[in-house]
Amino acid sequence: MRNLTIDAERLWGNLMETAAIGATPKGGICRLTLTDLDRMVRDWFRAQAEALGCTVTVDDMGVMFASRPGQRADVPPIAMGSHLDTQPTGGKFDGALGVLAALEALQTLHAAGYETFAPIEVVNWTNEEGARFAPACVASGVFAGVYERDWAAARQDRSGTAFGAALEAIGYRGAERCGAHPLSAFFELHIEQGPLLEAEGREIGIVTGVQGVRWFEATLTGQDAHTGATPMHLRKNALLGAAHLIERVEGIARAHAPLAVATVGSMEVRPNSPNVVPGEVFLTVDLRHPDMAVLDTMEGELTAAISEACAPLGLAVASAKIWDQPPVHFDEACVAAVRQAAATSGLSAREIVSGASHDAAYVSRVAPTAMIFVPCRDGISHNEAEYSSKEQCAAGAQVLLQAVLDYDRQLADRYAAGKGG
Ligand code: HGY
Ligand code: MN
Ligand code: MN
Repeated sequence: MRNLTIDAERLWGNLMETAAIGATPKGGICRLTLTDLDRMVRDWFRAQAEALGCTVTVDDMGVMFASRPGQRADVPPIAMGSHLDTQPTGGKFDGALGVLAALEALQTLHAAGYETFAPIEVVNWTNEEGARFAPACVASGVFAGVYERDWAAARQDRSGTAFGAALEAIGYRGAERCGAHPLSAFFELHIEQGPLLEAEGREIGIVTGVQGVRWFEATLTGQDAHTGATPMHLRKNALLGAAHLIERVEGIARAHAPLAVATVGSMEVRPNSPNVVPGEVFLTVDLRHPDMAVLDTMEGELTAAISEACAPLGLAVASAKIWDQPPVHFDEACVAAVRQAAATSGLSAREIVSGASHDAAYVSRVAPTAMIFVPCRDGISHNEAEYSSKEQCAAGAQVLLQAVLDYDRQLADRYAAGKGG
């Protein structure tokens, strides 16, 4: 197999060009899913892929597939990709690196006139972040058969806009039924979003799996009252209940140290007026751990914490679990392809379990899947200061290309031996 090398400058140029779509004054990106900014970056991606001669298709969850033909059109494609939506104060690399490095791999193959055995695809997954429409990874969840499409389409953002309506509004509800798109394998390049690779001076993370994650929504209801005329003992202060709950959530993670994490990341206080005792609070809880049994224990402790924070204050509470993604173990052959690609590329590497979730977690249910990490500065992500260097991005893209080509050759060997996909 010829030694193909990605073009680091072209990749970096595309990263910086797309970072301008939704750029924030602090150097990050705010490009929420299914907004006009999302449409703009989707249009950019489609144009780039079509300029390479790729066929771009879109499914009914807005997932985009840019397909480059291989020798065998009957073989399901080997896909690479990630997401182009961001957090409200997102960085330039979370998601974008995975899609643009995959595009760079196609550009490298195209420039070399290299014909693969299987078709090769770049995928842009809709609503990976879950920042606008909760939970996260909704489209890859439908793709994997975890969510019903009608349930996904009905998810509303906090202003009451439905996912399906927003998808329609930007013109990206495609004809293909989400999930009716077999894949031979899927590889996702992503920044680590944590501190391990940088701390150990490793250039590549060989991602063997993803920790489990559960999201909960809770509405605490007390009573609006006058802050001046209402004695303390007569109050039903929903924000005080929320404050106690936030402390308890922190305690749940500390009790299961060092691997557990737990966060109240979003909260709405109503009526949010300086001289009204808050009668209602909406908040979200994010629990994560690599071990399912510990996650179960943490969930039980959360249930107890919610009632113990609310009952003494006379608060009513309605809570629901809205995301439950078990821990994931990636496909050994795909992980081996990543391990081999890092070695072939002469890069230092270590195995790692992902702290963040990714579309690859759901895709792994329907196709052999693995991920590749590169370090990010100070391990910071979901932050406008998020940064990986041109060299780090290029190293990740090179391993992505190499892993896909290795896997493509293994696939060809399997088909030649009559062992099919
Ligand atoms: O929540 C996550 O782990 C991902 O960033 N959506
Ligand atoms: Mn991401
Ligand atoms: Mn993210």
